[in-house]
Amino acid sequence: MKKRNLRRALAGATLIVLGGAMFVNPANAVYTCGKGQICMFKDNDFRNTVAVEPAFQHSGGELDNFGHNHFTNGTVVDGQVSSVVNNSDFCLALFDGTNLTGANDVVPPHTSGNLYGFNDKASSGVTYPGSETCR
Ligand SMILES: [Ca+2]
Repeated sequence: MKKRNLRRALAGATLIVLGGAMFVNPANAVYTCGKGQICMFKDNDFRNTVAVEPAFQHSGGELDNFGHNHFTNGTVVDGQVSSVVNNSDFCLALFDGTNLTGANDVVPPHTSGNLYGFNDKASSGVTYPGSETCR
């Protein structure tokens, strides 16, 4: 996506920062999310299977349709993400529609947790620069 579109998408979005609500001990994770990685898990508490999408390992990375992405066990990512580890320096915005449309939830850099209120909703996403407030 071009930068102009990204700005428009983010400007039109009501970003809900999960912040303090999302601290869950990742010790029981099925996959240890690496330094700088963004890891999306199919179940709460970093369980079941994981997707580490290359597009999300840098800022400005966009995935327009999680229907084209798969967890490591082959399951389609769309509508399945329940918890996220964001070890990157970037904000991750997840949208419940494709092409960064619809309601969204934001996972700030260096946070992790369950997507309370956004469980099994994410259909697209984008990374972008930001502090812990992701504004
Ligand atoms: Ca799930």
